[in-house]
Amino acid sequence: VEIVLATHNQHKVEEFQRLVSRDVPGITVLAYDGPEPVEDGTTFSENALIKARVAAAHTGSIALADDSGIGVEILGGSPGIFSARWAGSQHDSTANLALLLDQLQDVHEEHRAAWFACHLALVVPPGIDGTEPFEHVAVGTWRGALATEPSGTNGFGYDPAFIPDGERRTAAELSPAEKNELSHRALAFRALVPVLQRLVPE
Ligand code: ITT
Repeated sequence: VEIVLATHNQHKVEEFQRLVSRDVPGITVLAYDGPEPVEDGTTFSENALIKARVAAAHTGSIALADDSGIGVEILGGSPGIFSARWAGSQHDSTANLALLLDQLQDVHEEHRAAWFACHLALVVPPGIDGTEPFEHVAVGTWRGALATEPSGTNGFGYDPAFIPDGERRTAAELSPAEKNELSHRALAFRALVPVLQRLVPE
Protein backbone atom coordinates (compact mmCIF):
# COMPACT_ATOMS: atom_id res chain seq x y z
CA VAL A 1 0.00 0.00 0.00
CA GLU A 2 1.34 3.39 -0.97
CA ILE A 3 0.80 6.54 1.06
CA VAL A 4 1.71 10.02 -0.06
CA LEU A 5 3.23 12.12 2.71
CA ALA A 6 1.71 15.58 2.23
CA THR A 7 4.55 17.65 3.64
CA HIS A 8 7.37 19.76 2.28
CA ASN A 9 9.28 19.50 5.55
CA GLN A 10 12.15 17.05 4.94
CA HIS A 11 12.66 16.50 8.69
CA LYS A 12 9.08 15.29 9.07
CA VAL A 13 9.61 12.96 6.08
CA GLU A 14 12.66 11.40 7.73
CA GLU A 15 10.83 10.89 11.04
CA PHE A 16 7.83 9.30 9.28
CA GLN A 17 9.98 7.02 7.18
CA ARG A 18 11.50 5.56 10.35
CA LEU A 19 8.11 5.31 12.08
CA VAL A 20 6.41 3.60 9.13
CA SER A 21 9.19 1.09 8.49
CA ARG A 22 9.33 0.30 12.21
CA ASP A 23 5.58 -0.08 12.87
CA VAL A 24 3.74 -0.70 9.56
CA PRO A 25 6.27 -2.23 7.17
CA GLY A 26 3.53 -3.07 4.60
CA ILE A 27 3.26 0.63 3.75
CA THR A 28 5.47 2.46 1.27
CA VAL A 29 5.85 6.20 1.89
CA LEU A 30 5.96 8.39 -1.20
CA ALA A 31 7.10 12.01 -1.24
CA TYR A 32 4.62 14.66 -2.36
CA ASP A 33 5.61 17.60 -4.53
CA GLY A 34 2.21 18.82 -5.68
CA PRO A 35 0.40 22.06 -4.84
CA GLU A 36 0.67 23.37 -1.27
CA PRO A 37 -2.64 24.73 0.00
CA VAL A 38 -3.05 27.83 2.13
CA GLU A 39 -3.18 26.62 5.74
CA ASP A 40 -6.01 28.88 6.84
CA GLY A 41 -7.62 26.56 9.37
CA THR A 42 -7.97 27.66 12.98
CA THR A 43 -6.80 24.39 14.52
CA PHE A 44 -4.00 21.86 13.93
CA SER A 45 -6.62 19.28 12.87
CA GLU A 46 -8.18 21.57 10.29
CA ASN A 47 -4.80 22.43 8.80
CA ALA A 48 -3.75 18.78 8.69
CA LEU A 49 -6.98 17.88 6.89
CA ILE A 50 -6.55 20.77 4.42
CA LYS A 51 -3.09 19.47 3.47
CA ALA A 52 -4.09 15.80 3.28
CA ARG A 53 -7.24 16.47 1.21
CA VAL A 54 -5.30 18.47 -1.40
CA ALA A 55 -2.63 15.79 -1.71
CA ALA A 56 -5.21 12.98 -1.96
CA ALA A 57 -7.19 14.88 -4.60
CA HIS A 58 -4.06 15.75 -6.57
CA THR A 59 -2.53 12.24 -6.56
CA GLY A 60 -5.57 9.97 -6.19
CA SER A 61 -3.56 8.15 -3.50
CA ILE A 62 -4.00 7.77 0.24
CA ALA A 63 -2.50 10.88 1.84
CA LEU A 64 -1.11 11.59 5.29
CA ALA A 65 -0.47 15.14 6.52
CA ASP A 66 1.08 16.44 9.73
CA ASP A 67 0.24 19.77 11.30
CA SER A 68 2.26 20.41 14.39
CA GLY A 69 3.75 23.08 16.59
CA ILE A 70 4.77 24.17 20.04
CA GLY A 71 2.55 25.71 22.73
CA VAL A 72 3.90 27.68 25.67
CA GLU A 73 1.75 27.81 28.79
CA ILE A 74 2.67 31.33 29.88
CA LEU A 75 1.94 32.58 26.35
CA GLY A 76 -1.56 31.09 26.47
CA GLY A 77 -0.63 28.26 24.08
CA SER A 78 1.19 30.38 21.48
CA PRO A 79 2.89 29.99 19.01
CA GLY A 80 0.53 26.99 18.43
CA ILE A 81 -0.63 26.81 14.82
CA PHE A 82 1.64 29.76 14.03
CA SER A 83 4.83 27.91 15.05
CA ALA A 84 6.26 27.74 11.50
CA ARG A 85 5.89 31.51 10.98
CA TRP A 86 6.32 32.90 14.51
CA ALA A 87 9.06 35.34 13.45
CA GLY A 88 7.52 36.09 10.04
CA SER A 89 6.38 34.46 6.85
CA GLN A 90 9.83 33.19 5.79
CA HIS A 91 9.52 29.99 7.86
CA ASP A 92 12.98 30.64 9.32
CA SER A 93 13.23 28.15 12.16
CA THR A 94 16.34 29.75 13.68
CA ALA A 95 14.57 33.11 13.85
CA ASN A 96 11.40 31.51 15.24
CA LEU A 97 13.33 29.82 18.01
CA ALA A 98 15.35 32.95 18.83
CA LEU A 99 12.19 35.06 19.07
CA LEU A 100 10.44 32.58 21.34
CA LEU A 101 13.39 32.37 23.73
CA ASP A 102 13.62 36.15 23.69
CA GLN A 103 9.96 36.45 24.65
CA LEU A 104 10.63 34.17 27.63
CA GLN A 105 13.86 35.86 28.67
CA ASP A 106 12.63 36.94 32.09
CA VAL A 107 10.48 33.90 32.77
CA HIS A 108 11.71 31.71 35.62
CA GLU A 109 12.42 27.99 35.17
CA GLU A 110 9.20 26.81 36.86
CA HIS A 111 7.02 28.84 34.55
CA ARG A 112 8.47 27.63 31.27
CA ALA A 113 6.09 24.70 30.67
CA ALA A 114 5.50 23.91 27.00
CA TRP A 115 4.23 21.12 24.79
CA PHE A 116 4.54 19.94 21.24
CA ALA A 117 1.31 18.96 19.49
CA CYS A 118 1.00 16.83 16.36
CA HIS A 119 -2.24 16.24 14.49
CA LEU A 120 -2.05 13.64 11.71
CA ALA A 121 -4.76 13.57 9.06
CA LEU A 122 -5.22 10.46 6.93
CA VAL A 123 -7.39 10.87 3.84
CA VAL A 124 -8.42 7.79 1.85
CA PRO A 125 -9.98 9.01 -1.41
CA PRO A 126 -12.51 7.13 -3.54
CA GLY A 127 -11.11 4.41 -5.79
CA ILE A 128 -8.66 2.73 -3.39
CA ASP A 129 -8.87 -1.09 -3.60
CA GLY A 130 -10.48 -2.80 -0.65
CA THR A 131 -11.74 0.25 1.25
CA GLU A 132 -14.44 2.89 1.24
CA PRO A 133 -13.22 6.50 1.33
CA PHE A 134 -12.69 7.90 4.84
CA GLU A 135 -10.83 10.50 6.87
CA HIS A 136 -9.18 10.04 10.26
CA VAL A 137 -7.27 12.40 12.55
CA ALA A 138 -4.88 11.19 15.28
CA VAL A 139 -3.33 13.44 17.91
CA GLY A 140 -0.19 13.36 20.05
CA THR A 141 1.08 15.72 22.78
CA TRP A 142 4.64 15.82 24.18
CA ARG A 143 5.01 17.79 27.40
CA GLY A 144 8.10 19.52 28.69
CA ALA A 145 9.65 22.93 29.30
CA LEU A 146 11.65 25.47 27.40
CA ALA A 147 15.38 25.75 28.06
CA THR A 148 16.92 29.22 28.33
CA GLU A 149 19.38 28.54 25.49
CA PRO A 150 19.29 26.22 22.50
CA SER A 151 21.37 23.08 22.74
CA GLY A 152 21.89 20.05 20.48
CA THR A 153 21.97 19.49 16.72
CA ASN A 154 19.54 16.62 16.07
CA GLY A 155 15.92 17.09 15.09
CA PHE A 156 14.65 20.43 13.77
CA GLY A 157 12.59 23.52 14.56
CA TYR A 158 12.16 24.13 18.29
CA ASP A 159 13.89 20.86 19.33
CA PRO A 160 17.08 22.59 20.61
CA ALA A 161 15.02 24.51 23.19
CA PHE A 162 12.57 21.80 24.31
CA ILE A 163 13.36 19.68 27.37
CA PRO A 164 10.87 16.81 27.52
CA ASP A 165 9.42 15.91 30.93
CA GLY A 166 11.66 13.30 32.58
CA GLU A 167 14.72 14.40 30.57
CA ARG A 168 17.67 16.67 31.23
CA ARG A 169 18.58 16.82 27.55
CA THR A 170 16.80 18.85 24.89
CA ALA A 171 14.91 17.08 22.10
CA ALA A 172 17.83 18.02 19.81
CA GLU A 173 20.19 16.09 22.11
CA LEU A 174 18.11 12.90 21.84
CA SER A 175 19.03 10.42 19.11
CA PRO A 176 16.51 10.16 16.24
CA ALA A 177 15.45 6.76 17.64
CA GLU A 178 14.91 8.23 21.13
CA LYS A 179 12.85 11.12 19.75
CA ASN A 180 10.78 8.63 17.76
CA GLU A 181 9.87 6.78 20.99
CA LEU A 182 8.65 9.86 22.82
CA SER A 183 7.65 12.68 20.51
CA HIS A 184 4.24 14.18 19.76
CA ARG A 185 4.66 12.81 16.20
CA ALA A 186 5.49 9.31 17.50
CA LEU A 187 2.46 9.38 19.85
CA ALA A 188 0.07 10.55 17.12
CA PHE A 189 1.52 7.95 14.78
CA ARG A 190 1.07 5.21 17.39
CA ALA A 191 -2.62 6.11 17.61
CA LEU A 192 -2.86 5.89 13.82
CA VAL A 193 -1.15 2.49 13.46
CA PRO A 194 -4.33 0.36 13.88
CA VAL A 195 -6.08 2.46 11.22
CA LEU A 196 -3.11 2.09 8.84
CA GLN A 197 -2.90 -1.64 9.49
CA ARG A 198 -6.45 -2.10 8.23
CA LEU A 199 -5.32 -0.70 4.85
CA VAL A 200 -2.58 -3.33 4.46
CA PRO A 201 -3.86 -6.60 2.92
CA GLU A 202 -3.18 -9.68 5.10
P1 ITT B 1 4.40 21.18 6.11
O1 ITT B 1 3.23 22.09 6.37
O2 ITT B 1 4.81 21.13 4.67
O3 ITT B 1 4.20 19.81 6.69
P2 ITT B 1 5.81 22.88 8.02
O4 ITT B 1 7.19 22.82 8.60
O5 ITT B 1 5.33 24.21 7.50
O6 ITT B 1 5.70 21.76 6.89
P3 ITT B 1 3.74 23.00 10.05
O7 ITT B 1 2.93 23.98 9.32
O8 ITT B 1 3.05 21.82 10.70
O9 ITT B 1 4.84 22.32 9.10
O10 ITT B 1 4.62 23.76 11.14
C1 ITT B 1 5.18 23.06 12.18
C2 ITT B 1 6.26 23.87 12.84
O11 ITT B 1 6.28 23.52 14.23
C3 ITT B 1 7.62 23.48 12.28
O12 ITT B 1 8.04 24.35 11.28
C4 ITT B 1 8.51 23.51 13.52
O13 ITT B 1 8.99 24.80 13.70
C5 ITT B 1 7.55 23.17 14.66
N1 ITT B 1 7.64 21.73 14.94
C6 ITT B 1 6.75 20.75 14.62
N2 ITT B 1 7.18 19.55 14.99
C7 ITT B 1 8.38 19.74 15.55
C8 ITT B 1 9.34 18.88 16.10
O14 ITT B 1 9.18 17.56 16.12
N3 ITT B 1 10.45 19.42 16.59
C9 ITT B 1 10.66 20.74 16.56
N4 ITT B 1 9.82 21.63 16.02
C10 ITT B 1 8.67 21.14 15.52
